[in-house]
Amino acid sequence: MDFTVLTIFPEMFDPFWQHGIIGKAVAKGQLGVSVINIRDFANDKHQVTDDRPYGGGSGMVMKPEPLAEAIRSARQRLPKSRTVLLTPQGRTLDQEQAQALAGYEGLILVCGRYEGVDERINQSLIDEEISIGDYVLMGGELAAMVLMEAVARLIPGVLGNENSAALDSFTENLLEHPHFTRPSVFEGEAVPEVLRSGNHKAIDQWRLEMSLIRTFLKRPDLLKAKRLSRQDIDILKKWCKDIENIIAAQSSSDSDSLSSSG
Ligand code: 4GX
Repeated sequence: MDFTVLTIFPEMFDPFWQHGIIGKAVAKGQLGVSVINIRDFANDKHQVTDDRPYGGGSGMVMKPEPLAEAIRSARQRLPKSRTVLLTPQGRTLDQEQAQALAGYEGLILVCGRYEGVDERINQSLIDEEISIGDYVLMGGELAAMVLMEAVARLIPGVLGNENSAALDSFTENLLEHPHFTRPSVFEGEAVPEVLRSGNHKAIDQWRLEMSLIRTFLKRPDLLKAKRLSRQDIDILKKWCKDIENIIAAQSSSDSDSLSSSG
């Protein structure tokens, strides 16, 4: 995977791809990263990249000529890549889209500042508009970094464990189970006994139950979209049964609570 970022703030990306897993992937040659300063393609002596909007109003608009030249230059180097504009007008990034983006040989990420880019750039040179969420940033740079993190970890070999990204529960519309590390007791709270039992079948079962209950409580929308396995269904049915049993025990021992509700 090759990332090329187009921005007027190229220095913002140095720390991003020098550190952590991204930095390691770059050093190992699994990721190619480069940044193009849009200002280098400005044709006047003051290297201006913005101008006042036609029709008036506040704010500035990114001029089309430097941006067009910068995009063409990036495409020349990576003809098979996809050109993405980070903008609140785009489709909101999700895991499925990150997966699809990871399939390209290269991504050219265009970071707008000010009020945005001249609309004619959008029409002629952008393949896809992507938003990272419904809030307003000051520029596309952080959005591009978010996108690159989501995509980079899906590239084979970037994460240490070859399949840890594929096994992400999010890919399967499930939230992660809780995680614990040492010490076994922290500020009076002990690690669940099952995780220290060494019984891997029981641990897997517990983790799946925790993932399912978390998803049900925190993100029912995900659970609704999930394709449930036989094992998932068995766990959910067991909860239904457990709850029914609790209710049944109540109504037989306490007839008041039944009559007051009816
Ligand atoms: N997810 N912004 C981009 C300037 C801009 C506006 C329109 C191109 C077209 C954002 C987001 C985001 C603020 C980045 C406006 N550039 N980007 N910028 N949310 O809010 O991606």
